[in-house]
Amino acid sequence: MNSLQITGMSNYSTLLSVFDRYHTFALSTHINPDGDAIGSELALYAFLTEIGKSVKVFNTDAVPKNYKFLPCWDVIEGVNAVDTYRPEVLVVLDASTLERIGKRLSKTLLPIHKLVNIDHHATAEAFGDINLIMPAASSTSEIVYKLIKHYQTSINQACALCLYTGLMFDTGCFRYSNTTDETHRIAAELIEIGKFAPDEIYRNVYEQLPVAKLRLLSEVLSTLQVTDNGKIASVYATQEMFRKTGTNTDALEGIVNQIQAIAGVEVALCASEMTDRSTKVSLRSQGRVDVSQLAAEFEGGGHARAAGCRLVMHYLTALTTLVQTAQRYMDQSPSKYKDCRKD
Ligand SMILES: [Mn+2]
Repeated sequence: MNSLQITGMSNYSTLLSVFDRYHTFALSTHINPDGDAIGSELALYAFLTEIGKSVKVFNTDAVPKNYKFLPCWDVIEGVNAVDTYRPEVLVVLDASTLERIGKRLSKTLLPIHKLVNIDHHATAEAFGDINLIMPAASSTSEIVYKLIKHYQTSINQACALCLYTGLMFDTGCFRYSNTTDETHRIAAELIEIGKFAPDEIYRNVYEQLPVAKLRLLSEVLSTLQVTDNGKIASVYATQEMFRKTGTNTDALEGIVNQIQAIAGVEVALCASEMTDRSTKVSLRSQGRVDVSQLAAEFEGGGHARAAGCRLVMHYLTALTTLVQTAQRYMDQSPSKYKDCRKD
């Protein structure tokens, strides 16, 4: 399989020529899809549809409720819908490995001609025939925006709304260090084209919390521990907490960011008990520690400041292990603080 790694602006045309050449497309993104995953996927759907292509979208997990305001969210189908369908081109968005779209989907959804990989994760694998991997981009939505611009077609209203949602989500509402003057310029253009109110998009995505999630938050926050030096903070969620509050791991989304907001904290961890011997951990860093490297030690991945991994351990053991590893990273790289700014 000839793999083509594309990193520069001038090479958008290579991918666009594939879009021109073929007619049937399928799109997919990672499990537990977030705003960037769904935003970039639906934006590319809007674009490809507009240029006359036949496009289907298949995701392992259903669209979360708070993204059902996005145009065409209901074109997204589940794994069962794939059946014998084979697109000429499969485009995988925002997934650092092919397996991230879900084990079953990655084995059943097969392109006839080309597998395209569009991603911005620092740990992204070049699993496609064509890989548009840009770790410097704020989001996959930003890459899709640039791709469409390069096609020299106008971005339509639906597409603008989807791209903005992805950009807003992956920059933490323009708060994270991946936010630049360019991100703001792109956002401004998308608001102008999309004719939407940014505050409404924010409310749609973030202010739809079920009360059960707040009850879980209260349980999880009661487990807060901060190391003696005040630099590593951690919390955990147990199956018992999920049962008690009628929630699941999805409800943990965003909690680790709140832990990271503690004054002086450099690494934040949120562990979630999956089974007796399996723990999922979300990691955040203020910049001194590259948590994507830390997560990679446990076969996880992500960005320098936001990553995740799964450990085959009891949640308390997993948390202790990760706190110790984070401390080791911090001891090893005290001077890297200013160099490690990339998201
Ligand atoms: Mn993303």
